[in-house]
Amino acid sequence: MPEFGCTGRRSSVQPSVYWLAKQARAMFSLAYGLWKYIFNKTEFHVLILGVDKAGKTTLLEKIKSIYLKGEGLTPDRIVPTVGLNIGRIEDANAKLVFWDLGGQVGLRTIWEKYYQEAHAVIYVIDAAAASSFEDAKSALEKVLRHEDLKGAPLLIFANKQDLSGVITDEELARYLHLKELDERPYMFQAVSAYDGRGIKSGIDWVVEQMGRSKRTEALKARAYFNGRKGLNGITPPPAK
Ligand SMILES: Nc1nc2c(ncn2[C@@H]2O[C@H](COP(=O)(O)OP(=O)(O)OP(=O)(O)O)[C@@H](O)[C@H]2O)c(=O)[nH]1
Ligand SMILES: [Mg+2]
Repeated sequence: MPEFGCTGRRSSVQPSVYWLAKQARAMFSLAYGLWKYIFNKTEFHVLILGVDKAGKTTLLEKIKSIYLKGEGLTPDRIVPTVGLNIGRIEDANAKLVFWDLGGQVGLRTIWEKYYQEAHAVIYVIDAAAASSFEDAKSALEKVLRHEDLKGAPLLIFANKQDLSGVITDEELARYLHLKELDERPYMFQAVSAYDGRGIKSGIDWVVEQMGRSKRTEALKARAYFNGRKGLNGITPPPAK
């Protein structure tokens, strides 16, 4: 059989135009993929979880108003979440996509659909509502046990610090006493989704953690290989 699609009459082997075009396309997509991999700002997916009324959506809107200068709904326009709210912000080093999900009991089964693609979790707790702590703790333990979130950095926001009689982030850490936390980077942070205190330091921490986490590397490699698979027919190795 003649190689490279040549006619068979000529003495030297000639690659066909079709074969050359295919190779050029493969080379281009490989180079483009590598360029994107190295130079693009990484896009991180951050899940905002917590039981209902913890203040997740109010927090998301406050994050938007801090980072997007003025955008973001005021608390009086926020209703309980049934589906998903998405917020995008960008800082000097990263693009962040937040996924805020509803925390009512019947809606918590949806959370796990987002675990595989999440780089980190922000877990919001209403620090003024002692009656919800047990529910918040057991919901968080379930999140942390899930295999699909292995190694994801965890930021726990003790929210509503603008109210009197709230517990601090340290008291909350003692109360929750989570065994599962040993395996992952985590931080407790006192915040208020009303006045914004503590939010920026929390976001800075989570961005730094995602930037150096092994989970981020694995998600990045998976996205890169999946992109190449579409163009070149290369099968990616399973993500670790
Ligand atoms: N004082 C105070 N109230 C807050 C704060 N954050 C949220 N709230 C209030 O808490 C209530 C619940 O807020 P949401 O943001 O809707 O809570 P959520 O966690 O998104 O609730 P679901 O969507 O049902 O899961 C609302 O009345 C908010 O105005 C805060 O930092 N301080
Ligand atoms: Mg909500």
